[in-house]
Amino acid sequence: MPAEPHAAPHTHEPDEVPHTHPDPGVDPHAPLAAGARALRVGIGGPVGSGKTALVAALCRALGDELRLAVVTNDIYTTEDADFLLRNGVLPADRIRAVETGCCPHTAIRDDISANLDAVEDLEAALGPLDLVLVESGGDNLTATFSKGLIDRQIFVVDVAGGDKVPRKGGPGVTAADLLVINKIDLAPLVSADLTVMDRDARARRGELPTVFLSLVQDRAASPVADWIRGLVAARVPAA
Ligand SMILES: Nc1nc2c(ncn2[C@@H]2O[C@H](COP(=O)(O)OP(=O)(O)OP(=O)(O)O)[C@@H](O)[C@H]2O)c(=O)[nH]1
Ligand SMILES: [Mg+2]
Repeated sequence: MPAEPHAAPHTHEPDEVPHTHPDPGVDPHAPLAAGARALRVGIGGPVGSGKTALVAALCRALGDELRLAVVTNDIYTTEDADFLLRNGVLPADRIRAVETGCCPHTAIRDDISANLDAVEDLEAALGPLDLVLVESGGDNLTATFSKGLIDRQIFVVDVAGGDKVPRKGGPGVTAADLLVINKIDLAPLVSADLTVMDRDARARRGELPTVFLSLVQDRAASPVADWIRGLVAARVPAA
């Protein structure tokens, strides 16, 4: 069931429809102010769903048109940052690796200081940026980013987890600003029915967008790159 909009302040009843609470004072649908700092987009999702492959694709697609930098999160390594470097999708000074040393969701939701430092370091070192992508370490369906760290969040699941994943919901699936269902090239191999995933994603997410993707077939992640272009274009001048 999609998160229901709710009035504030309000009280809770035991049998009420579930809903989410945005951070106080944050309107998740408000236009984003431009100029003061880069648009920050978080990319979360289960282990191995294709988050780093998506970051690499977005760097390829947007690197020439936007001033762009990336923060990666791994628990004990700098594996994802190393992958981006090896593949030459961004210069080394545009990539920061955060080693969380703890559950990935803690570093993107509860104690965001290491990630905020990394984002702010990049902006201080590189000058004004248009876009910073923050990749979470792989986690489960409940992982979401703090609105104090990012402006918009993408949640990446893949078909290999089974076509039941959108139906299982969880805040990542229901509330992310964009849901990416990745690895559709593998759907026939794992008997995943994309029409079921589409139907369940719509039921869980209401009007929020979902895209289907294969990063081996679309190396520029076209629908995701277009979604980000739209966000950047829609930013309003800082007050
Ligand atoms: N077949 C197929 N493989 C993919 C696709 N996207 C990513 N992969 C592969 O899936 C594996 C995991 O991709 P990653 O991008 O490392 O996944 P991740 O979500 O960043 O993983 P963690 O950061 O460890 O949680 C890699 O071997 C990718 O090459 C896709 O669309 N199709
Ligand atoms: Mg990764």
